[in-house]
Amino acid sequence: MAQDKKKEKVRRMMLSVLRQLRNVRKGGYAAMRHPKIKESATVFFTTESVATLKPEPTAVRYKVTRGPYATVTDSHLRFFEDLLGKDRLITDPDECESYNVDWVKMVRGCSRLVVKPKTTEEVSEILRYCNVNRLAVCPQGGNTGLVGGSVPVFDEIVLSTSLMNNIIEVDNISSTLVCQAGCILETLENHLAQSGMMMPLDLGAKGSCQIGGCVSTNAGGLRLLRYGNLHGNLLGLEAVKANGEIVNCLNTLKKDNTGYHLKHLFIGSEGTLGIVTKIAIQCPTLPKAVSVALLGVDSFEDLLKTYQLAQAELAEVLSSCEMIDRASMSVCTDNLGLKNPLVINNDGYEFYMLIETAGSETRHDEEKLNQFLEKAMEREIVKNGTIATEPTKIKISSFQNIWQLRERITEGVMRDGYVFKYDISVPLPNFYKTVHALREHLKDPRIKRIAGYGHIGDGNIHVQVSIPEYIDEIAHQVEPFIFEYVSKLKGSVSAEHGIGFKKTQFLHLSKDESAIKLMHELKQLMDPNRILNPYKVLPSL
Ligand code: FAD
Ligand code: 2HG
Ligand code: ZN
Repeated sequence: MAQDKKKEKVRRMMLSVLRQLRNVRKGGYAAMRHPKIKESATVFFTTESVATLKPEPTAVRYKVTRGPYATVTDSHLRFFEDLLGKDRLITDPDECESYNVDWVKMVRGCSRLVVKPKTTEEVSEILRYCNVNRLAVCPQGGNTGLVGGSVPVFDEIVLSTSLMNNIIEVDNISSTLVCQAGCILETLENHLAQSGMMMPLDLGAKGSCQIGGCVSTNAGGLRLLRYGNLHGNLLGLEAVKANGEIVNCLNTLKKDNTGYHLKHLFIGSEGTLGIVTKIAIQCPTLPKAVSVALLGVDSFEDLLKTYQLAQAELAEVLSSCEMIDRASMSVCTDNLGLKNPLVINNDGYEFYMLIETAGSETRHDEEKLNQFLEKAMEREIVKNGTIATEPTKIKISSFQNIWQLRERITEGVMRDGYVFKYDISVPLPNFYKTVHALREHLKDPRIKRIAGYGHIGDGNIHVQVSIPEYIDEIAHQVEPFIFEYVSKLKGSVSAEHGIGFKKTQFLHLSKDESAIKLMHELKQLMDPNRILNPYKVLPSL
Protein backbone atom coordinates (compact mmCIF):
# COMPACT_ATOMS: atom_id res chain seq x y z
CA MET A 1 0.00 0.00 0.00
CA ALA A 2 2.78 2.40 1.06
CA GLN A 3 4.63 1.34 -2.10
CA ASP A 4 1.61 2.24 -4.26
CA LYS A 5 1.34 5.64 -2.62
CA LYS A 6 5.01 6.34 -3.26
CA LYS A 7 4.65 5.30 -6.93
CA GLU A 8 1.64 7.55 -7.33
CA LYS A 9 3.54 10.48 -5.79
CA VAL A 10 6.48 9.99 -8.18
CA ARG A 11 4.07 9.62 -11.13
CA ARG A 12 2.35 12.91 -10.25
CA MET A 13 5.67 14.70 -9.89
CA MET A 14 6.89 13.33 -13.22
CA LEU A 15 3.68 14.45 -14.95
CA SER A 16 4.19 17.91 -13.52
CA VAL A 17 7.76 17.99 -14.80
CA LEU A 18 6.75 16.77 -18.26
CA ARG A 19 4.12 19.50 -18.42
CA GLN A 20 6.71 22.07 -17.51
CA LEU A 21 9.16 20.64 -20.01
CA ARG A 22 6.53 21.09 -22.71
CA ASN A 23 5.92 24.65 -21.60
CA VAL A 24 9.55 25.64 -21.70
CA ARG A 25 9.83 24.45 -25.27
CA LYS A 26 8.77 27.97 -26.07
CA GLY A 27 12.13 28.83 -24.60
CA GLY A 28 13.41 29.43 -21.14
CA TYR A 29 13.63 28.38 -17.58
CA ALA A 30 11.18 26.58 -15.39
CA ALA A 31 10.74 25.58 -11.81
CA MET A 32 10.02 21.86 -11.79
CA ARG A 33 9.43 18.71 -9.84
CA HIS A 34 8.47 19.74 -6.39
CA PRO A 35 4.86 20.88 -6.48
CA LYS A 36 5.62 23.05 -3.43
CA ILE A 37 7.71 25.42 -5.55
CA LYS A 38 5.36 28.19 -6.48
CA GLU A 39 7.69 31.10 -7.07
CA SER A 40 9.33 31.92 -10.38
CA ALA A 41 12.93 30.77 -10.68
CA THR A 42 14.35 34.00 -12.05
CA VAL A 43 17.89 34.75 -10.94
CA PHE A 44 19.07 38.21 -9.95
CA PHE A 45 22.25 39.53 -11.47
CA THR A 46 24.80 41.67 -9.73
CA THR A 47 27.72 43.52 -11.26
CA GLU A 48 29.60 44.44 -8.07
CA SER A 49 33.30 43.72 -8.29
CA VAL A 50 35.20 41.29 -6.09
CA ALA A 51 37.20 42.19 -2.99
CA THR A 52 39.47 45.18 -3.48
CA LEU A 53 41.98 44.89 -0.62
CA LYS A 54 45.59 45.17 -1.74
CA PRO A 55 47.79 42.31 -0.49
CA GLU A 56 51.17 42.98 1.12
CA PRO A 57 54.17 42.33 -1.17
CA THR A 58 54.81 38.66 -1.85
CA ALA A 59 58.42 39.00 -0.70
CA VAL A 60 57.19 40.17 2.71
CA ARG A 61 54.22 37.85 3.23
CA TYR A 62 55.98 34.70 2.05
CA LYS A 63 59.59 35.64 2.90
CA VAL A 64 61.14 35.00 -0.52
CA THR A 65 64.67 35.97 -1.56
CA ARG A 66 65.20 37.64 -4.93
CA GLY A 67 67.15 35.58 -7.48
CA PRO A 68 70.38 36.78 -9.15
CA TYR A 69 68.67 38.76 -11.90
CA ALA A 70 69.50 42.14 -13.42
CA THR A 71 67.30 45.14 -12.71
CA VAL A 72 65.68 47.03 -15.58
CA THR A 73 67.78 50.10 -16.52
CA ASP A 74 67.21 53.02 -18.91
CA SER A 75 69.28 51.25 -21.53
CA HIS A 76 67.04 48.17 -21.29
CA LEU A 77 63.99 50.41 -21.58
CA ARG A 78 65.41 51.98 -24.75
CA PHE A 79 65.74 48.52 -26.30
CA PHE A 80 62.10 47.65 -25.58
CA GLU A 81 60.94 51.07 -26.76
CA ASP A 82 62.79 50.63 -30.07
CA LEU A 83 61.28 47.17 -30.49
CA LEU A 84 57.67 47.83 -29.53
CA GLY A 85 57.21 51.60 -29.41
CA LYS A 86 56.31 53.57 -26.27
CA ASP A 87 52.61 52.74 -26.41
CA ARG A 88 53.21 49.02 -25.95
CA LEU A 89 55.23 49.45 -22.76
CA ILE A 90 53.81 50.26 -19.34
CA THR A 91 56.22 51.87 -16.90
CA ASP A 92 53.91 53.99 -14.78
CA PRO A 93 53.82 52.37 -11.29
CA ASP A 94 50.06 52.92 -10.90
CA GLU A 95 49.33 51.39 -14.29
CA CYS A 96 51.66 48.47 -13.50
CA GLU A 97 49.72 47.71 -10.31
CA SER A 98 46.98 45.58 -11.88
CA TYR A 99 49.68 43.44 -13.57
CA ASN A 100 51.40 42.98 -10.20
CA VAL A 101 48.40 41.74 -8.20
CA ASP A 102 46.67 38.42 -8.80
CA TRP A 103 42.90 37.83 -9.06
CA VAL A 104 42.63 36.37 -5.54
CA LYS A 105 44.64 39.27 -4.04
CA MET A 106 46.98 36.76 -2.49
CA VAL A 107 50.30 37.89 -4.00
CA ARG A 108 51.78 41.22 -5.13
CA GLY A 109 54.94 41.81 -7.12
CA CYS A 110 56.68 45.11 -7.82
CA SER A 111 57.38 45.04 -11.55
CA ARG A 112 57.98 48.41 -13.15
CA LEU A 113 57.77 47.20 -16.73
CA VAL A 114 55.00 45.54 -18.73
CA VAL A 115 55.73 44.71 -22.38
CA LYS A 116 52.98 43.97 -24.88
CA PRO A 117 54.18 42.17 -28.02
CA LYS A 118 51.82 41.52 -30.93
CA THR A 119 53.74 38.87 -32.80
CA THR A 120 55.75 35.71 -32.16
CA GLU A 121 58.81 37.44 -33.58
CA GLU A 122 58.50 40.22 -31.02
CA VAL A 123 58.19 37.67 -28.19
CA SER A 124 61.28 36.00 -29.56
CA GLU A 125 63.25 39.30 -29.61
CA ILE A 126 62.15 40.13 -26.06
CA LEU A 127 63.18 36.76 -24.65
CA ARG A 128 66.48 36.67 -26.55
CA TYR A 129 67.38 40.07 -25.07
CA CYS A 130 66.18 39.17 -21.55
CA ASN A 131 68.12 35.92 -21.62
CA VAL A 132 71.36 37.63 -22.65
CA ASN A 133 70.84 40.36 -20.04
CA ARG A 134 69.59 38.07 -17.24
CA LEU A 135 66.28 39.87 -16.96
CA ALA A 136 63.55 37.71 -15.42
CA VAL A 137 60.19 37.51 -17.21
CA CYS A 138 56.69 36.71 -15.97
CA PRO A 139 54.31 35.68 -18.79
CA GLN A 140 50.79 36.91 -18.19
CA GLY A 141 47.53 36.18 -20.01
CA GLY A 142 44.21 37.26 -18.50
CA ASN A 143 45.64 37.17 -14.94
CA THR A 144 42.80 34.96 -13.71
CA GLY A 145 45.12 32.23 -12.42
CA LEU A 146 44.39 31.14 -8.85
CA VAL A 147 47.83 30.03 -7.63
CA GLY A 148 49.87 33.21 -7.88
CA GLY A 149 51.65 32.12 -11.07
CA SER A 150 50.63 34.98 -13.34
CA VAL A 151 52.15 37.93 -11.49
CA PRO A 152 55.77 38.73 -10.71
CA VAL A 153 57.15 37.91 -7.28
CA PHE A 154 59.70 40.76 -7.39
CA ASP A 155 60.42 43.04 -10.35
CA GLU A 156 60.26 40.51 -13.20
CA ILE A 157 59.24 42.07 -16.53
CA VAL A 158 55.61 41.22 -17.22
CA LEU A 159 55.14 39.92 -20.76
CA SER A 160 51.46 40.41 -21.43
CA THR A 161 49.94 38.50 -24.35
CA SER A 162 46.79 40.63 -24.40
CA LEU A 163 47.57 42.13 -27.85
CA MET A 164 48.28 38.73 -29.39
CA ASN A 165 44.61 38.20 -30.09
CA ASN A 166 44.23 37.25 -33.75
CA ILE A 167 42.08 34.36 -34.84
CA ILE A 168 44.14 32.86 -37.64
CA GLU A 169 41.98 30.09 -39.09
CA VAL A 170 38.69 28.32 -38.48
CA ASP A 171 38.27 25.12 -40.46
CA ASN A 172 34.73 23.85 -40.13
CA ILE A 173 35.38 20.71 -42.16
CA SER A 174 38.21 19.47 -39.94
CA SER A 175 36.66 21.25 -36.92
CA THR A 176 39.83 23.05 -35.92
CA LEU A 177 40.79 26.53 -34.80
CA VAL A 178 44.19 28.20 -35.01
CA CYS A 179 44.73 31.43 -33.09
CA GLN A 180 47.20 33.53 -31.17
CA ALA A 181 47.65 32.83 -27.47
CA GLY A 182 46.08 36.08 -26.26
CA CYS A 183 42.58 35.38 -27.60
CA ILE A 184 39.97 35.51 -24.83
CA LEU A 185 38.20 32.16 -24.34
CA GLU A 186 34.71 33.67 -24.63
CA THR A 187 35.63 35.52 -27.84
CA LEU A 188 36.73 32.21 -29.35
CA GLU A 189 33.55 30.53 -28.16
CA ASN A 190 31.38 33.23 -29.77
CA HIS A 191 33.40 33.15 -32.97
CA LEU A 192 33.17 29.38 -33.29
CA ALA A 193 29.42 29.38 -32.61
CA GLN A 194 28.95 31.14 -35.97
CA SER A 195 30.34 28.01 -37.64
CA GLY A 196 28.40 25.58 -35.45
CA MET A 197 31.37 24.70 -33.28
CA MET A 198 32.47 25.30 -29.71
CA MET A 199 35.61 25.34 -27.58
CA PRO A 200 36.26 22.03 -25.81
CA LEU A 201 36.67 23.85 -22.48
CA ASP A 202 34.56 26.28 -20.52
CA LEU A 203 35.40 28.14 -17.31
CA GLY A 204 33.77 30.74 -15.10
CA ALA A 205 36.70 33.01 -16.04
CA LYS A 206 35.97 32.73 -19.79
CA GLY A 207 35.31 36.47 -20.19
CA SER A 208 38.89 37.31 -19.13
CA CYS A 209 41.13 34.25 -19.40
CA GLN A 210 43.14 33.77 -22.58
CA ILE A 211 43.60 30.53 -24.43
CA GLY A 212 47.39 30.77 -23.90
CA GLY A 213 46.81 31.01 -20.14
CA CYS A 214 44.39 28.08 -20.25
CA VAL A 215 46.90 25.97 -22.16
CA SER A 216 49.75 26.98 -19.86
CA THR A 217 47.73 25.90 -16.79
CA ASN A 218 46.09 22.95 -18.58
CA ALA A 219 42.80 24.40 -17.34
CA GLY A 220 40.04 21.88 -16.76
CA GLY A 221 36.70 23.57 -16.28
CA LEU A 222 33.07 22.66 -16.42
CA ARG A 223 32.91 20.26 -19.37
CA LEU A 224 36.07 18.23 -18.98
CA LEU A 225 33.89 15.24 -18.11
CA ARG A 226 32.57 15.26 -21.67
CA TYR A 227 35.36 16.68 -23.84
CA GLY A 228 38.50 15.70 -21.94
CA ASN A 229 41.44 17.88 -21.01
CA LEU A 230 43.69 20.11 -23.07
CA HIS A 231 46.45 17.54 -23.45
CA GLY A 232 43.95 15.66 -25.61
CA ASN A 233 42.26 18.56 -27.38
CA LEU A 234 45.23 20.70 -28.29
CA LEU A 235 46.44 19.59 -31.71
CA GLY A 236 49.52 21.75 -31.82
CA LEU A 237 51.17 24.92 -30.61
CA GLU A 238 53.91 27.39 -31.27
CA ALA A 239 56.09 28.53 -28.37
CA VAL A 240 59.16 30.67 -27.77
CA LYS A 241 61.96 29.25 -25.65
CA ALA A 242 63.81 31.29 -23.01
CA ASN A 243 66.66 31.98 -25.46
CA GLY A 244 64.24 33.39 -28.04
CA GLU A 245 64.14 30.33 -30.33
CA ILE A 246 60.73 29.70 -31.84
CA VAL A 247 59.47 26.10 -31.60
CA ASN A 248 56.91 25.42 -34.30
CA CYS A 249 54.63 22.48 -33.42
CA LEU A 250 51.53 24.17 -34.79
CA ASN A 251 50.03 21.01 -36.20
CA THR A 252 46.34 20.78 -37.01
CA LEU A 253 46.33 17.04 -37.69
CA LYS A 254 44.29 14.84 -35.39
CA LYS A 255 46.85 12.08 -35.71
CA ASP A 256 50.59 12.66 -35.81
CA ASN A 257 53.02 10.27 -34.20
CA THR A 258 56.23 11.70 -35.57
CA GLY A 259 58.74 11.75 -32.78
CA TYR A 260 58.42 13.33 -29.35
CA HIS A 261 55.08 14.97 -28.51
CA LEU A 262 56.69 18.27 -27.65
CA LYS A 263 53.50 20.28 -27.24
CA HIS A 264 52.96 18.52 -23.90
CA LEU A 265 56.04 20.24 -22.49
CA PHE A 266 54.23 23.56 -22.72
CA ILE A 267 50.73 22.43 -21.71
CA GLY A 268 50.44 22.97 -17.97
CA SER A 269 54.03 24.14 -17.44
CA GLU A 270 52.76 27.56 -16.32
CA GLY A 271 55.17 29.66 -18.36
CA THR A 272 58.31 28.10 -16.89
CA LEU A 273 59.54 26.35 -20.05
CA GLY A 274 58.50 28.76 -22.80
CA ILE A 275 55.90 31.27 -23.90
CA VAL A 276 53.00 29.87 -25.88
CA THR A 277 52.33 32.15 -28.85
CA LYS A 278 49.86 30.22 -31.05
CA ILE A 279 47.61 27.23 -30.59
CA ALA A 280 45.68 24.79 -32.78
CA ILE A 281 42.75 23.10 -31.12
CA GLN A 282 40.02 20.65 -32.09
CA CYS A 283 36.53 22.00 -31.63
CA PRO A 284 33.45 19.89 -30.91
CA THR A 285 30.16 20.49 -32.70
CA LEU A 286 27.88 22.97 -30.97
CA PRO A 287 25.04 20.89 -29.53
CA LYS A 288 21.52 21.54 -30.82
CA ALA A 289 19.86 20.51 -27.60
CA VAL A 290 21.06 21.49 -24.16
CA SER A 291 19.28 20.98 -20.84
CA VAL A 292 20.38 21.89 -17.36
CA ALA A 293 19.01 20.50 -14.11
CA LEU A 294 19.70 21.70 -10.59
CA LEU A 295 18.92 19.01 -8.05
CA GLY A 296 18.62 19.13 -4.26
CA VAL A 297 20.12 16.20 -2.36
CA ASP A 298 20.22 15.47 1.38
CA SER A 299 23.55 13.71 1.84
CA PHE A 300 26.89 13.14 0.16
CA GLU A 301 26.08 9.43 -0.17
CA ASP A 302 22.94 10.34 -2.16
CA LEU A 303 24.99 12.76 -4.25
CA LEU A 304 27.36 9.96 -5.24
CA LYS A 305 24.43 7.69 -6.08
CA THR A 306 22.89 10.46 -8.19
CA TYR A 307 26.17 10.90 -10.04
CA GLN A 308 26.39 7.17 -10.77
CA LEU A 309 22.80 7.14 -11.95
CA ALA A 310 23.41 10.18 -14.16
CA GLN A 311 26.36 8.42 -15.78
CA ALA A 312 24.34 5.29 -16.41
CA GLU A 313 21.15 6.95 -17.63
CA LEU A 314 22.48 10.02 -19.46
CA ALA A 315 25.64 8.37 -20.81
CA GLU A 316 26.62 10.04 -24.11
CA VAL A 317 24.52 13.19 -23.59
CA LEU A 318 25.93 14.03 -20.15
CA SER A 319 28.09 17.13 -20.63
CA SER A 320 28.63 18.39 -17.10
CA CYS A 321 28.14 17.19 -13.55
CA GLU A 322 28.92 19.70 -10.82
CA MET A 323 28.47 19.73 -7.05
CA ILE A 324 27.65 22.65 -4.74
CA ASP A 325 27.41 22.24 -0.96
CA ARG A 326 25.12 24.27 1.30
CA ALA A 327 27.92 26.68 2.32
CA SER A 328 28.80 27.35 -1.34
CA MET A 329 25.16 27.89 -2.28
CA SER A 330 24.91 30.47 0.49
CA VAL A 331 27.80 32.34 -1.14
CA CYS A 332 25.53 32.82 -4.17
CA THR A 333 22.46 33.78 -2.20
CA ASP A 334 24.03 35.84 0.61
CA ASN A 335 27.02 37.45 -1.11
CA LEU A 336 25.76 37.80 -4.69
CA GLY A 337 22.01 38.11 -4.19
CA LEU A 338 21.32 35.22 -6.57
CA LYS A 339 18.20 33.24 -5.99
CA ASN A 340 18.27 29.55 -5.12
CA PRO A 341 15.21 28.16 -6.91
CA LEU A 342 15.09 25.10 -4.66
CA VAL A 343 14.43 26.87 -1.36
CA ILE A 344 11.24 25.82 0.39
CA ASN A 345 10.20 27.41 3.68
CA ASN A 346 13.54 29.18 3.88
CA ASP A 347 15.39 25.89 3.81
CA GLY A 348 17.62 24.44 1.13
CA TYR A 349 19.57 21.19 0.82
CA GLU A 350 22.91 19.93 2.08
CA PHE A 351 24.11 19.38 -1.48
CA TYR A 352 23.13 20.45 -4.95
CA MET A 353 24.01 18.85 -8.23
CA LEU A 354 24.06 20.70 -11.51
CA ILE A 355 23.70 18.39 -14.46
CA GLU A 356 23.93 19.45 -18.07
CA THR A 357 23.06 17.35 -21.09
CA ALA A 358 24.08 18.28 -24.62
CA GLY A 359 23.08 16.41 -27.73
CA SER A 360 21.64 16.70 -31.20
CA GLU A 361 18.00 15.77 -30.63
CA THR A 362 15.91 17.51 -28.00
CA ARG A 363 13.24 14.85 -27.68
CA HIS A 364 15.81 12.09 -27.26
CA ASP A 365 17.79 14.01 -24.63
CA GLU A 366 14.63 15.06 -22.81
CA GLU A 367 13.49 11.45 -22.64
CA LYS A 368 16.81 10.43 -21.16
CA LEU A 369 16.75 13.25 -18.65
CA ASN A 370 13.21 12.32 -17.63
CA GLN A 371 14.09 8.68 -17.18
CA PHE A 372 17.04 9.66 -15.06
CA LEU A 373 14.96 12.04 -12.93
CA GLU A 374 12.18 9.50 -12.54
CA LYS A 375 14.59 6.88 -11.24
CA ALA A 376 16.36 9.37 -8.98
CA MET A 377 13.03 10.40 -7.45
CA GLU A 378 11.82 6.84 -7.11
CA ARG A 379 14.97 5.90 -5.24
CA GLU A 380 14.54 9.05 -3.16
CA ILE A 381 18.14 10.12 -3.72
CA VAL A 382 17.04 13.42 -5.29
CA LYS A 383 14.60 15.43 -3.22
CA ASN A 384 13.86 18.40 -5.43
CA GLY A 385 14.94 19.97 -8.68
CA THR A 386 14.56 22.57 -11.38
CA ILE A 387 15.39 22.28 -15.06
CA ALA A 388 15.97 24.50 -18.04
CA THR A 389 15.72 23.37 -21.63
CA GLU A 390 15.30 24.73 -25.12
CA PRO A 391 14.72 22.68 -28.21
CA THR A 392 16.81 23.99 -31.07
CA LYS A 393 20.17 25.52 -31.80
CA ILE A 394 20.66 26.62 -28.29
CA LYS A 395 23.48 28.89 -27.21
CA ILE A 396 24.99 27.49 -24.06
CA SER A 397 25.02 30.92 -22.45
CA SER A 398 21.23 31.05 -22.42
CA PHE A 399 21.45 28.86 -19.33
CA GLN A 400 23.30 31.55 -17.44
CA ASN A 401 20.68 31.69 -14.73
CA ILE A 402 21.13 28.18 -13.40
CA TRP A 403 24.79 28.08 -14.31
CA GLN A 404 25.46 31.26 -12.38
CA LEU A 405 24.79 29.40 -9.15
CA ARG A 406 27.84 27.34 -9.94
CA GLU A 407 30.03 29.61 -12.04
CA ARG A 408 29.94 32.61 -9.74
CA ILE A 409 30.85 30.93 -6.45
CA THR A 410 34.52 31.83 -6.98
CA GLU A 411 33.62 35.48 -7.36
CA GLY A 412 31.04 35.39 -4.54
CA VAL A 413 33.24 33.84 -1.87
CA MET A 414 35.80 36.63 -2.40
CA ARG A 415 33.25 38.97 -0.85
CA ASP A 416 33.81 37.28 2.49
CA GLY A 417 37.19 39.06 2.54
CA TYR A 418 40.17 36.77 2.05
CA VAL A 419 39.91 33.20 0.76
CA PHE A 420 42.31 30.28 1.08
CA LYS A 421 41.52 28.28 -2.04
CA TYR A 422 42.26 24.65 -2.65
CA ASP A 423 41.91 22.71 -5.81
CA ILE A 424 42.30 19.06 -5.02
CA SER A 425 41.39 15.77 -6.61
CA VAL A 426 40.76 12.62 -4.62
CA PRO A 427 39.19 9.24 -5.35
CA LEU A 428 35.44 9.86 -5.53
CA PRO A 429 34.34 8.12 -2.30
CA ASN A 430 36.66 10.55 -0.44
CA PHE A 431 35.52 13.57 -2.44
CA TYR A 432 33.98 15.52 0.47
CA LYS A 433 36.16 14.21 3.32
CA THR A 434 38.58 17.15 3.20
CA VAL A 435 35.77 19.61 3.96
CA HIS A 436 34.72 17.57 7.02
CA ALA A 437 38.35 17.26 8.12
CA LEU A 438 38.87 21.03 7.88
CA ARG A 439 35.67 21.76 9.79
CA GLU A 440 36.94 19.43 12.50
CA HIS A 441 40.47 20.86 12.47
CA LEU A 442 39.76 24.61 12.19
CA LYS A 443 38.01 25.99 15.22
CA ASP A 444 39.20 29.61 14.99
CA PRO A 445 36.15 31.89 15.36
CA ARG A 446 37.58 34.30 12.79
CA ILE A 447 36.86 31.74 10.07
CA LYS A 448 33.71 32.72 8.20
CA ARG A 449 33.09 29.77 5.96
CA ILE A 450 34.46 26.37 4.96
CA ALA A 451 32.86 25.37 1.70
CA GLY A 452 33.27 22.74 -1.00
CA TYR A 453 32.09 22.69 -4.58
CA GLY A 454 33.40 21.47 -7.88
CA HIS A 455 33.66 19.00 -10.65
CA ILE A 456 32.32 15.81 -9.13
CA GLY A 457 32.53 14.04 -12.46
CA ASP A 458 36.30 14.68 -12.45
CA GLY A 459 36.86 13.89 -8.76
CA ASN A 460 37.99 17.52 -8.33
CA ILE A 461 36.67 19.54 -5.39
CA HIS A 462 37.38 23.22 -4.72
CA VAL A 463 37.68 23.78 -1.00
CA GLN A 464 37.38 27.33 0.27
CA VAL A 465 38.22 28.70 3.71
CA SER A 466 37.19 32.33 4.05
CA ILE A 467 38.10 34.97 6.65
CA PRO A 468 37.53 38.74 6.77
CA GLU A 469 41.17 39.51 5.89
CA TYR A 470 44.47 37.66 5.51
CA ILE A 471 45.78 36.37 8.85
CA ASP A 472 49.13 34.58 8.89
CA GLU A 473 48.18 32.50 11.93
CA ILE A 474 45.15 31.04 10.14
CA ALA A 475 47.20 30.38 7.02
CA HIS A 476 49.39 28.15 9.20
CA GLN A 477 46.39 26.40 10.67
CA VAL A 478 45.15 25.49 7.19
CA GLU A 479 48.49 24.64 5.55
CA PRO A 480 50.23 22.21 5.44
CA PHE A 481 47.33 20.37 7.16
CA ILE A 482 45.12 20.30 4.07
CA PHE A 483 47.84 19.19 1.66
CA GLU A 484 49.06 16.44 3.97
CA TYR A 485 45.49 15.26 4.45
CA VAL A 486 44.94 15.12 0.67
CA SER A 487 48.18 13.24 0.23
CA LYS A 488 47.01 10.65 2.79
CA LEU A 489 43.84 10.22 0.73
CA LYS A 490 46.07 9.54 -2.29
CA GLY A 491 44.86 12.72 -3.92
CA SER A 492 46.53 15.54 -5.85
CA VAL A 493 47.34 18.93 -4.33
CA SER A 494 46.35 20.50 -7.64
CA ALA A 495 43.69 19.03 -9.89
CA GLU A 496 43.53 21.89 -12.38
CA HIS A 497 44.83 25.30 -11.22
CA GLY A 498 48.48 24.30 -11.16
CA ILE A 499 51.33 24.84 -8.71
CA GLY A 500 52.15 28.47 -9.50
CA PHE A 501 53.87 30.35 -6.69
CA LYS A 502 51.57 29.04 -3.99
CA LYS A 503 52.24 25.31 -3.91
CA THR A 504 55.88 24.75 -4.87
CA GLN A 505 56.79 23.38 -1.42
CA PHE A 506 53.91 20.89 -1.58
CA LEU A 507 54.70 19.48 -5.02
CA HIS A 508 56.46 16.50 -3.44
CA LEU A 509 53.18 15.41 -1.86
CA SER A 510 51.77 14.61 -5.30
CA LYS A 511 54.88 13.98 -7.43
CA ASP A 512 57.54 11.37 -6.92
CA GLU A 513 61.12 12.51 -6.28
CA SER A 514 62.22 10.96 -9.58
CA ALA A 515 59.61 13.00 -11.47
CA ILE A 516 60.62 16.23 -9.72
CA LYS A 517 64.25 15.52 -10.63
CA LEU A 518 63.31 15.20 -14.30
CA MET A 519 61.32 18.44 -14.06
CA HIS A 520 64.47 20.21 -12.80
CA GLU A 521 66.52 18.68 -15.62
CA LEU A 522 63.99 19.84 -18.23
CA LYS A 523 64.03 23.34 -16.76
CA GLN A 524 67.84 23.37 -16.92
CA LEU A 525 67.71 22.31 -20.58
CA MET A 526 65.01 24.73 -21.68
CA ASP A 527 65.88 27.74 -19.54
CA PRO A 528 69.40 27.44 -18.11
CA ASN A 529 69.41 31.05 -16.85
CA ARG A 530 66.03 30.50 -15.20
CA ILE A 531 64.60 33.74 -16.54
CA LEU A 532 61.12 32.32 -17.24
CA ASN A 533 58.61 32.72 -14.41
CA PRO A 534 61.10 32.24 -11.56
CA TYR A 535 59.89 31.13 -8.08
CA LYS A 536 57.01 29.20 -9.72
CA VAL A 537 56.17 25.49 -10.10
CA LEU A 538 59.57 24.04 -9.17
CA PRO A 539 60.59 23.85 -5.52
CA SER A 540 63.90 25.61 -4.84
CA LEU A 541 66.87 23.25 -4.93
P1 FAD B 1 47.04 33.82 -16.34
O1 FAD B 1 46.33 33.83 -15.06
O2 FAD B 1 47.47 35.13 -16.86
O3 FAD B 1 48.31 32.87 -16.22
C1 FAD B 1 48.24 31.60 -15.67
C2 FAD B 1 49.63 30.93 -15.74
O4 FAD B 1 49.99 30.68 -17.09
C3 FAD B 1 50.75 31.79 -15.19
O5 FAD B 1 51.72 30.96 -14.64
C4 FAD B 1 51.32 32.49 -16.41
O6 FAD B 1 52.66 32.83 -16.24
C5 FAD B 1 51.15 31.44 -17.47
N1 FAD B 1 50.86 31.95 -18.81
C6 FAD B 1 49.81 32.73 -19.21
N2 FAD B 1 49.85 32.90 -20.54
C7 FAD B 1 50.93 32.24 -20.99
C8 FAD B 1 51.50 32.01 -22.27
N3 FAD B 1 50.96 32.52 -23.38
N4 FAD B 1 52.61 31.25 -22.36
C9 FAD B 1 53.18 30.72 -21.25
N5 FAD B 1 52.69 30.89 -20.01
C10 FAD B 1 51.57 31.63 -19.89
N6 FAD B 1 40.78 26.92 -13.90
C11 FAD B 1 40.38 25.68 -14.25
O7 FAD B 1 41.22 24.85 -14.56
N7 FAD B 1 39.06 25.35 -14.27
C12 FAD B 1 38.08 26.22 -13.94
O8 FAD B 1 36.91 25.87 -13.93
C13 FAD B 1 38.46 27.55 -13.59
N8 FAD B 1 37.54 28.46 -13.30
C14 FAD B 1 37.93 29.71 -12.92
C15 FAD B 1 36.95 30.62 -12.59
C16 FAD B 1 37.29 31.90 -12.17
C17 FAD B 1 36.22 32.87 -11.80
C18 FAD B 1 38.67 32.26 -12.09
C19 FAD B 1 39.08 33.63 -11.66
C20 FAD B 1 39.66 31.35 -12.43
C21 FAD B 1 39.31 30.06 -12.84
N9 FAD B 1 40.27 29.10 -13.18
C22 FAD B 1 39.86 27.85 -13.57
C23 FAD B 1 41.71 29.36 -13.07
C24 FAD B 1 42.42 29.24 -14.39
O9 FAD B 1 43.78 28.86 -14.24
C25 FAD B 1 42.36 30.43 -15.28
O10 FAD B 1 41.10 30.99 -15.35
C26 FAD B 1 42.92 30.27 -16.70
O11 FAD B 1 43.35 29.00 -17.07
C27 FAD B 1 44.11 31.14 -16.75
O12 FAD B 1 44.13 31.87 -17.93
P2 FAD B 1 44.74 33.34 -17.95
O13 FAD B 1 44.82 33.78 -19.35
O14 FAD B 1 44.03 34.23 -17.01
O15 FAD B 1 46.22 33.06 -17.42
C1 2HG C 1 35.81 26.55 -10.70
O1 2HG C 1 35.67 25.35 -10.95
C2 2HG C 1 37.18 27.12 -10.73
O2 2HG C 1 34.84 27.30 -10.51
C3 2HG C 1 37.52 28.02 -9.58
O3 2HG C 1 38.14 26.15 -10.93
C4 2HG C 1 37.54 27.32 -8.26
O4 2HG C 1 37.41 29.27 -6.92
C5 2HG C 1 37.92 28.18 -7.06
O5 2HG C 1 38.74 27.73 -6.25
ZN1 ZN D 1 37.35 24.18 -11.24
